Amino acid sequence: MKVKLFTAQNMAEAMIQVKQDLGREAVILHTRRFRKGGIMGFFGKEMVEVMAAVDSPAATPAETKVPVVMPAIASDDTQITALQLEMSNMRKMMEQMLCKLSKGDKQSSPLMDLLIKNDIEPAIAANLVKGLPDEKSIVGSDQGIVHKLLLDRISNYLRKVDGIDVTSAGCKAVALIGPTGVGKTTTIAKLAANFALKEGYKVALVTADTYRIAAVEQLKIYGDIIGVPIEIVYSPDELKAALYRHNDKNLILIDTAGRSPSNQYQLAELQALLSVDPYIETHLVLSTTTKYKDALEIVNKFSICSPQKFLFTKVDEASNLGTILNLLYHFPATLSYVTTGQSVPDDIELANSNKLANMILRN
Ligand SMILES: Nc1nc2c(ncn2[C@@H]2O[C@H](COP(=O)(O)OP(=O)(O)OP(=O)(O)O)[C@@H](O)[C@H]2O)c(=O)[nH]1
Ligand SMILES: [Mg+2]
Repeated sequence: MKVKLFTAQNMAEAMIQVKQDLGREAVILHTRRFRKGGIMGFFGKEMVEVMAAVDSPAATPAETKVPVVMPAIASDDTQITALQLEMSNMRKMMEQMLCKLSKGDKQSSPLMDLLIKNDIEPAIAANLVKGLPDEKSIVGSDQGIVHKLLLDRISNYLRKVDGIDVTSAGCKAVALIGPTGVGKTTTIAKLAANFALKEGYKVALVTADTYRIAAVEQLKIYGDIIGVPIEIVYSPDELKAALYRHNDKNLILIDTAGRSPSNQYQLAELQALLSVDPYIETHLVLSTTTKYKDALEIVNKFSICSPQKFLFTKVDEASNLGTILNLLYHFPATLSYVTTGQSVPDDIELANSNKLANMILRN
């Protein structure tokens, strides 16, 4: 920064000097009037002193040269110059203040921090807190209101909830699809036990997971314990026949083999299997322990099977539930159930938007 002191007979002249020497970008730091000559400060000539500065050497008169205006004919012009300098000064100050404010906003928003800590995507978090009042500005009993407003906004994205409806006449067929190991078979057992044993509906199990002997055995054991029939199908035609055979049941639960989202062939095979009956309700099973980016890939790749609902598992294992909100923000799907542990049949419940919103903000 270049700082310079100018003296002149009046302010207008001083401003012309400042402008000529330091250019239009100059900032007035200080002005004072004083008397020059005379005796002990009396009878002297009144003068003005202006201290001005310019930030960058680039803004020297060589580059910002302006025509010299004679004070006698340019009093209006010099006033304008002074005003311009003053305004440029104010503009700089305001820019600095705004810069500090916006930096401060990003760093010191506790709600934003809370969302980010729970793995909510920054862009989604920013959108969620947009327009919410600052918690610190609220006094007294209403202090929790901002938190409640945020919870409402979150639960709004999770509001579409619908489990398996077996009350309508006829047989309902529900298939669980998803990547390997997310909990499809365990969830089928939980659903079967709840609908058959707790609610008294007629249930049948079908497994299309014939890739592993253990997978068939796993479901057979559950079927035996719960006391419901189980069918093993090796092809779309066999699935069609099994659905027909059990059309006297209230509910047929179809277990499928875990599929890798990057294996197009496997996904196409799954799609062909499920397309034997357009009334099969398909739930995409997603583990809440899956990272958001991977979950996004799963949702995109499994969309070939047109799942109607999302079912989230392993809520008990996940360090946070950011993945649920991130996904539902982009895909406004219907939620069916969430599973909360390994115990059959207890660790399953119908999704609840308020409860999930609270869990998403729990850390
Ligand atoms: N902690 C926890 N574990 C679960 C939950 N649901 C299932 N599991 C466990 O996850 C593991 C895999 O469960 P499965 O039901 O076999 O998963 P799957 O999706 O059928 O797996 P594949 O058939 O191999 O694709 C088992 O150890 C289950 O006990 C849950 O809600 N919480
Ligand atoms: Mg399985």
